[in-house]
Amino acid sequence: MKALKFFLRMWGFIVGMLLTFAALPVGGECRAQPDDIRSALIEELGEVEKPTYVIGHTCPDSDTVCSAIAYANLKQQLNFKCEARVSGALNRESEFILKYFDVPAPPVLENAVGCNVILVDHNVASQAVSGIDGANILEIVDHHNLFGDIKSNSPVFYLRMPVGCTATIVRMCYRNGNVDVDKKMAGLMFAAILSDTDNLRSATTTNLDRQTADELQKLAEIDDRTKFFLDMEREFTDYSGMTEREIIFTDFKTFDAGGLKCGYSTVATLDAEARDELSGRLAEFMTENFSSTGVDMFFVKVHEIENYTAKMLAFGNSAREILAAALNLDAENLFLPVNVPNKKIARAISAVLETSRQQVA
Ligand SMILES: [Mn+2]
Repeated sequence: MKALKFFLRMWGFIVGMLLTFAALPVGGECRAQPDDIRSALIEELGEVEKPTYVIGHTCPDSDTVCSAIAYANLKQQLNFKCEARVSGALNRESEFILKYFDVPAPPVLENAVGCNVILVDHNVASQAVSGIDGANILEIVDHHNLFGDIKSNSPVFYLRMPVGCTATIVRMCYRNGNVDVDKKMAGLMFAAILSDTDNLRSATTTNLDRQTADELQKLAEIDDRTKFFLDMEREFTDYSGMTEREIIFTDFKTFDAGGLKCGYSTVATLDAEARDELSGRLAEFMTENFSSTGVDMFFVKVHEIENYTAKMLAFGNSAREILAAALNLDAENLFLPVNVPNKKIARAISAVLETSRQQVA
């Protein structure tokens, strides 16, 4: 009897594994067919005529913007009524990329209530366009950790891969859909990969990102990858004419930990001198304005692109000590390599905050 149970369990396990592998990408190709699923869903919703908006997260970065445009372009070529949208103003890097490849900026979608949407580059409600609770989510294409607080009314096509950039996944979708990538779309996806992976140096960069970037670089006819990256970053790190508040909220996210709301901002500078100058400015601003940010703790990572190091700033009660404990750093000297991923930092902070809450309780 025991042997039979064991046999049945093993058999179930083997079948499960086979099914899993059948659904996994094989040689860079994914066998899932989102369009078959999606068309049925749209028909079911009776909304064939209504456009579907492909949209990324708030405080849009270049991956969010370029992936939305490229994915909408792919869907259009597959005869779906899709349009790219953004959920806020573009940063200077994204503006540079769109201008460079001569692609117009997508309109801003203020509220998604009643809209058909495909979400790219995020999977949490706090980073989604307002009104997401009242939207018809048709697909999610993303490369982030699963937090899973976005709810949908019907089953969605959810494509999520542990790669450095959503654009890498979007490029794969072109291949699966048998659609050629033109020079402009190649340029946007190439730039997005460089942006999200810091020129293929971040800890999140995978071989698939590298291969995809190489291939897209050729299609986009870019000769020198690093030169293009630095040109792009020069724009990104040009904060002239921006207030400290605008700078600090350009790339800003929140997370909850230990019953506290934490803010996390990433600011890029070109070299060490620029990093020190800007972090001085931001520290001064935050010391005066912390109470108006609406969070319990505020962390800022000011990184510099040349030597690839970052200086952390922390504001709020004991925030500095908590950050130092989380990252095993000296509280007076909060430097670390840039390629420590932001999510790893956020996780480490959360762990320290959870532990201290448990100790209090
Ligand atoms: Mn991304």
